[in-house]
Amino acid sequence: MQKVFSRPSSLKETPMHFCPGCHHGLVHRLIAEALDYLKVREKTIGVAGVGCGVFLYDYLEIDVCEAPHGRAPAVATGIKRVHPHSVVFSYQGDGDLAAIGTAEIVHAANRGEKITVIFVNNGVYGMTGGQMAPTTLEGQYTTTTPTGRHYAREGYPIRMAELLSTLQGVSFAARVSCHSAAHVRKARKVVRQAFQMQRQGPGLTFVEFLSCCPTNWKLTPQEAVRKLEKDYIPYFPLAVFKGPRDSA
Ligand SMILES: Cc1ncc(C[n+]2csc(CCOP(=O)(O)OP(=O)(O)O)c2C)c(N)n1
Ligand code: SF4
Repeated sequence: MQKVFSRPSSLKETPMHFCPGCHHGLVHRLIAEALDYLKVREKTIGVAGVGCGVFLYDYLEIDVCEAPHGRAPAVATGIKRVHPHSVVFSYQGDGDLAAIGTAEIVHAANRGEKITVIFVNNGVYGMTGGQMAPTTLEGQYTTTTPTGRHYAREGYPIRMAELLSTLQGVSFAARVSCHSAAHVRKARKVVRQAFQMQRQGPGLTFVEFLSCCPTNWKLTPQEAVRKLEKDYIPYFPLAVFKGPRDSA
């Protein structure tokens, strides 16, 4: 019998610690598939930000370095400049990339560093108990916005993919989701494209994933997917904002 589906060799055979319905595991798998597809596993170095994605080194069969909170693009910059023939990426949540690390990502993008940034936007600080992130939606309840986020107090949710796409140093910027099989298929192409374009250079390639955090959204995995469709996608449209449009 022909085998049609298997674990990518870049993904370790280890049970993941993520909560039921969390999308971090799917994003890990799509990265592993892209590295297998491009046959670059042995020359890839990942940089994990701080947050629920910090255990990247437990799950991907590649070299991984951990960075202080928000500083992954700076660490990835150093690694890529010392090892220009390596494939280098950072893996960051919205607290990590869009709050404490805003300056790091904006300047790495503006310098056109030849790295790929995988941004997992679940609208909250997942690991620390669901505080508001810069991407929390207006009206959304979190532990630090108990009456719902209000623009007059906390400002507006930041659209990072659109913002970064305006910088000259960015060659590819897209937002994807993996909440259905069809969306996983599109996201697979986009992640591959981002890594492929890193190898061709120049410029930073950026992929934002909309991602469910059922635990801190206080929803079941199914309800979380419905929230992502109903509330997140209308505010954070899924699209390729810069780069070849046929990737999605
Ligand atoms: C300098 C510093 N400040 C604060 C923390 C605490 N901290 C750990 S994870 C985290 C938030 C992570 O949220 P996010 O980046 O959105 O990732 P998620 O867990 O949602 O995937 C914070 C504030 C830290 N580790 N280091
Ligand atoms: S707390 Fe949220 S982001 Fe962290 S593993 Fe659980 S569902 Fe995923």
